[in-house]
Amino acid sequence: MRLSRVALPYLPENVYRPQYDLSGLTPGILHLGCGNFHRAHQAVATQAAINLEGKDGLRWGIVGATMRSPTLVERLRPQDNLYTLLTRLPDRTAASIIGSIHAMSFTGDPLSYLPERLADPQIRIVSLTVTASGYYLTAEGRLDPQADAIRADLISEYPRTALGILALGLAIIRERGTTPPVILCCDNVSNNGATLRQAVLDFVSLRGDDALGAWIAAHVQFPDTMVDRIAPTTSANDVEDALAALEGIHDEAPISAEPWFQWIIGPFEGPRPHWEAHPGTKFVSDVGLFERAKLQMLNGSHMLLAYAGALAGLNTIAEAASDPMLGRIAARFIRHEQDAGIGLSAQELDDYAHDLMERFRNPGIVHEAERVGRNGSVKMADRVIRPMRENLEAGRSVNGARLLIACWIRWFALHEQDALDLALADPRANVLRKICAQARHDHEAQTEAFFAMEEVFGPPLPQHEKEVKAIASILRRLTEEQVPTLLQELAA
Ligand code: CS2
Repeated sequence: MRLSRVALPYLPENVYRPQYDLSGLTPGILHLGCGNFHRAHQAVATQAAINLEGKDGLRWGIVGATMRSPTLVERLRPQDNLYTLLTRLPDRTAASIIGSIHAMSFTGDPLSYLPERLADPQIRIVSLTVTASGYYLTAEGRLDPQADAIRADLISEYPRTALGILALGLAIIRERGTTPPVILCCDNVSNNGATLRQAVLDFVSLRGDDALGAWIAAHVQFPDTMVDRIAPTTSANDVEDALAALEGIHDEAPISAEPWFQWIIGPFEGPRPHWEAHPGTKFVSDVGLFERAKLQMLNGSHMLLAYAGALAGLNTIAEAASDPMLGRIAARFIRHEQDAGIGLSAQELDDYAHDLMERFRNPGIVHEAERVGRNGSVKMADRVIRPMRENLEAGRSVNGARLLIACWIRWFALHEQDALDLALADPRANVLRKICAQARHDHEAQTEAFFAMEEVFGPPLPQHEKEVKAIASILRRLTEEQVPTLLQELAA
């Protein structure tokens, strides 16, 4: 039997499930980028809110839009959009059925025209998890008008990017004179609400619609948020574990996630689900502190573990963080570099760093280095270069950042030689590979050419020459020595 509403009464009793009448759910939220992260995070808090609010909560059903492929839509449709969340504790797994998704659609499907969906007056919240690369930003956090997908959407009435959907949907609302929804960015981007707002305004201005821009600036809210839960790609193992937990009821789209859950949301006005019903959700007046701690200490360190780990033959974050050498380097990086500019007490930073290493080592979470290493050129500025720049200015260590950047360049150099055993997904992959090809044996020239990409690294670092030399020297050693030997020396 396949998981669906009809199957719910046959589930084992220990499987947690929605406490409301699923047939009464109506759409109140449009979510752009409905992948595993959303399904393990905001959709779970929305279910908790509906459970708490009872009948009143039924208006918060989610319309989930997938941006890149219709696969998930096709898998969830026969399941009435129900799926299993496998919460991976270090020693056991708990299964819950999530039923807050009311409908699913794929951006590329002209029949489900998303700007029109967005303009439905019932939709009071439009949330987004399209990843940092889905906003097409420069290192300064402004819209990159040269990005192919943006150029296409600027002249299209069938937008495929989140920015295009937002702009066209808001234009319909303005024309009709109805109330716009709140736009809730849930991506790991610095000042995510304000940044998205600016990107939408940039997009609208490039379309030449200044009146719409002025209206959006005056009437549409873009609160900041910080989201945190590690939720890897679904594996065959997850599908098997769900089948066992549901005692033979088959789910083709389960997800797994760690127990940790954090959602910090800045102020906004208007109706919303009572998301605080889910532990770990908090409304605060300023998200900045939480956001910076998370972007640098978690996401930045993830990058180090992914890039250095994969080169040392450690293919998951748990393997990399559990490696005595790399684990030590990462712990030091988190606490003595990536804490730059974060206004928490020493004790709070110690606790946060300790929790992070425990989370990274969770053996139940199979988070592939290849996946975490994706889109490095988009992630570098906020997560690595900003603290690195501040550390250089303050005369603090930048050893971890140097290693991270050298390992990242090495991924492209190996890829260019067809010697990397991983897919390398990055919007700038071709340019970065070419740099490696042109300066094949000159590590300093390679590093210099990477840093010359201001859209990735921003303006030159303080002591730029010295940093280029230091990174080039690690890069050379990565090509000449065994990686574990180098890590052993750096961990000392
Ligand atoms: C990861 C994040 O791939 C990445 O960039 O660092 O997806 C990370 O797992 C989440 O932000 C955790 O909240």
